[in-house]
Amino acid sequence: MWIEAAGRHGKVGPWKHCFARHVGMTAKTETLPFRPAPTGFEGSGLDDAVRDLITSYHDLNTTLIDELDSEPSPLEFMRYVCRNRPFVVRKGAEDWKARKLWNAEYLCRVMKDEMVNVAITPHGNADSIIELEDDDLLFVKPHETHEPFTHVLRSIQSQETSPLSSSPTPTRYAQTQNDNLRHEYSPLFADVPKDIPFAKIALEKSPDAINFWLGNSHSTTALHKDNYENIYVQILGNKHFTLLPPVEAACVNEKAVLAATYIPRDSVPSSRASTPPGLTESSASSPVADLTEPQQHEEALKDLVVCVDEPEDSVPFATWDPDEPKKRATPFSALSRALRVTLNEGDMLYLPALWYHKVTQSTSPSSSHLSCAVNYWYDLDFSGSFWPLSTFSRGIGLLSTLPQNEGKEELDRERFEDEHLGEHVKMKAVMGMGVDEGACMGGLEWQGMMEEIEDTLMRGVEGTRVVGEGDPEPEYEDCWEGFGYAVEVMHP
Ligand SMILES: O=C(O)CCC(=O)C(=O)O
Repeated sequence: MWIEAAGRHGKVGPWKHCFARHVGMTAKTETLPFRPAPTGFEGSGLDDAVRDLITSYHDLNTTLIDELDSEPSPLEFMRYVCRNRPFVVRKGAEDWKARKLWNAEYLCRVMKDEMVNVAITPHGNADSIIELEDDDLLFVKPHETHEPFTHVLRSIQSQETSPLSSSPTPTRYAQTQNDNLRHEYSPLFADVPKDIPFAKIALEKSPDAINFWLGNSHSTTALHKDNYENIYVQILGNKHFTLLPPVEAACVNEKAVLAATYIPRDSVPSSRASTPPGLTESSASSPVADLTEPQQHEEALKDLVVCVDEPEDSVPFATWDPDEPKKRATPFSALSRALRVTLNEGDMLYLPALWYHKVTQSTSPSSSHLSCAVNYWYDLDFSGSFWPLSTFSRGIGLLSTLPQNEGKEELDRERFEDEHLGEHVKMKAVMGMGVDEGACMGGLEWQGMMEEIEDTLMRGVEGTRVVGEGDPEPEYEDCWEGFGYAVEVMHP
């Protein structure tokens, strides 16, 4: 038997000498002084533990992405999944039909005037943080509308080719992440594989969603993370990924941000007509009389205003941007070591679950001034220790950036000033369910509740306890399958 007082990175401390001296000296054990086991951290506070987590990760992992020149075998892929590390296969999708066929003319010929969902924003900032003049933040979602595919594609192209000085046009991004390639864009699905063979074999599942993305260099996807193993393939143009590992949760300054949506000014319901002070999002074009319906539609899209959602809701979202590292930084942000990779046409990226990613794009005449990609989302395996440990380290990271007790106060306020005020509230649910289970409560509502419960657990709030693997109430029976915890929240 050997005892190691392992310090950071497994260094053996002076304790082994102690141990050697006392082996066999049972008569003297009562005189042994009590000593706490060494933590291995370089300080004794929560923030030291978080700092150690991030720096140890970077000591042990490179910030260069592994580049493979052919698809990995299922076993090789599984090694990356187990280590939760990304890789890129250069030209991994070069043989796909989509690579050979897709260009502006082909896409229009196949999709014709099928109505497709498109996200519209004034500055290409769908699902992102905007800052108000008084430093308050909003999480703003795009205006979503349906338009004929050919119109969407031509608008994306013409915005890309028009001179910067010309009048501002709304930015369109076809980006519904709802399995759209097997539904809305099904005429194009024949041009890509139905599955990624190495992922299907290794993960023993088929993708939950296969998504089609069409945009231009005006759109940016803000830093966020997903509960999916993601195989992302660039077909036309380029994508520029900035990636942060899950252990950097404490760097990204996640906050519960008030949710809002871009709405054409002339469609804002009168009850919501006043936008929050300080918003300068509108291009403030005045309505023009005698326009045809499509012209009116186009004019309306040039005048989007931000409306706070009703009922009010907040979304936990990263507010730090690795490209503006001084702004909204936490004490840990300077420890972040972003991994950056550009996907060229035909490249395939494995983006592991829970990695934060920010994505920008670029185009060229040879890509028809389009950036077009396809991705395969495989549900994260919530069993094992990866999910609970990641959730734990995120929670600790959040706690250590809060002033003492702020978490508890916040939770007390939010929870007990809402509709449950004064009641004994029993919420039974579980962290870590997949998309399907969410359906029984409505995805967003369910997602919001999960976040809340997760926060509750992480903050160890008084009056909150895990009551174990629960017996479902009859009406929740369908939701319970595969769930792990029940949480009981009691009025303090
Ligand atoms: O391509 C993009 O703009 C974002 C991609 C993304 O967020 C994802 O695949 O999860």
